[in-house]
Parts: sequence; structure tokens; C-alpha cells
Amino acid sequence: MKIYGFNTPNVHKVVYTAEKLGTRYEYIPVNLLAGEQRKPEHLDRHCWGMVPALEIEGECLVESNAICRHLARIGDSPLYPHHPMAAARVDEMIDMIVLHPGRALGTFFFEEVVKAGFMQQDPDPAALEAAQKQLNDQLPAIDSRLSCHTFLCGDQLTIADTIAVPVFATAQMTSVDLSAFPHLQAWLERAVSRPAWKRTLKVCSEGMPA
Ligand SMILES: N[C@@H](CCC(=O)N[C@@H](CS)C(=O)NCC(=O)O)C(=O)O
Repeated sequence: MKIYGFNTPNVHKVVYTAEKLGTRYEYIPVNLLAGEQRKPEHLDRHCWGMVPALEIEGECLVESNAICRHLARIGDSPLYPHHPMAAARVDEMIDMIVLHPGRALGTFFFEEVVKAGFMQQDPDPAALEAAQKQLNDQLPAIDSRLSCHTFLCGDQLTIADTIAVPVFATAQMTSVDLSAFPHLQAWLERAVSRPAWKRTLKVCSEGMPA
């Protein structure tokens, strides 16, 4: 199978999940800064010209969370449980993280990394303030959950973690301070210090321009 990607959090989700599953894959960089995502061959893989995209058995699958679910299913892995309610709990956590604090962290990433770094524009203070308020409101519940469990859905690693780690790891590239959420911070530190995360960053950075 081939993972088409760039060095971005949504691609990290897929590569990190594959690494945690022990899935064999080939990583093909698509240089977003050079506009490679809009080339016809990539538009054949992703109708909106985005990454990640997974090419598998002659088909292309897009959307990072859907790809992670598929990788865990075909690997018959406990990272995405068989039991319907256990799977629903994993899906619930994925949506909670990605659609809520993930959006706020995405605002910081866009304003401080993408806009300031690549577009030579100043970050929007009002957008950052609103995002910070959202994190202050929502992260205590995640921190509390991680105070009594090793992972987001209990004591077994699931794709909720492999999807959430790249989302929270963006905090390490922005001014977001997670120190008020010590259990969340410890969960993140444990994950990013391990080989699977280091390999993920190495694989994805191969596609970055020099
Ligand atoms: N919901 C999608 C979002 C994908 C996405 O936003 N990809 C960005 C990089 S992280 C992209 O390809 N941007 C290129 C563009 O919009 O031209 C997913 O989770 O896969």
C-alpha cells in the first residue's frame, strides 16, 4: 500500500497509525508547497487535491480518520475494537478530539505555523484568543480522563490515541501551553518519546523541501 502525504498533522495520523500497527507501506511525498496536490495524477487520488491519500488494492481512500480505521480493521487490530460499543467509544473520542480541541489547536497551527511561517502574515490575535478559550473549556475533561487511564479510551491503546497524538503534538510547534493539563501532557510526552512517533516524523519530513 502507498501513503501519499506531506509533513502535516493529518498525514502524521495515518503514518503514525500504520507505524503502531506494524503495517508495511510505501510513503510517497506530495509537495504541497510546490502545488503537486493539484496535478491530475493526484486529483485522481483525491478529488479535492489534498493529503493524505491511501492507495490500496487498486483503490484510493481519503480522509485521515477513515484511513486509520481501515488500516486497523484490515490489520484485525485491537486498536479499533470489534465490539460495537467499544468501537463506538473510540469513534466518540476521535470526534470529540478532532472536532473540538483539535479545531482550536488547528487554529494555533494555522495562525502561528502556516500563516506566520509560510505566508509571511501576522497571526490574528482574536482567532488565537477564541481558540485558547476553547482549549481552557475543553481540555480539563480530557486531562481528567487521562488521570485515571493510560490511554484515551481506557488502558488499551486505540486509534483514538494514534489520531489524537498528532493533533496534540502540534502544540509543541505553537505557543499552546499544556502544562495546566499534566495528565494530558504526560500522555503526549510518553507517545512522542517513542520510536513510532520518531519514525513518523522522519518518514513525513522526507517530503519537505530542503
Ligand atoms: N479532513 C481531511 C483534511 C485533509 C487536509 O486538510 N489536508 C491538507 C494538509 S493537512 C491539504 O492537503 N491541503 C492542501 C490544499 O488544500 O491544497 C483529512 O483529515 O484527511
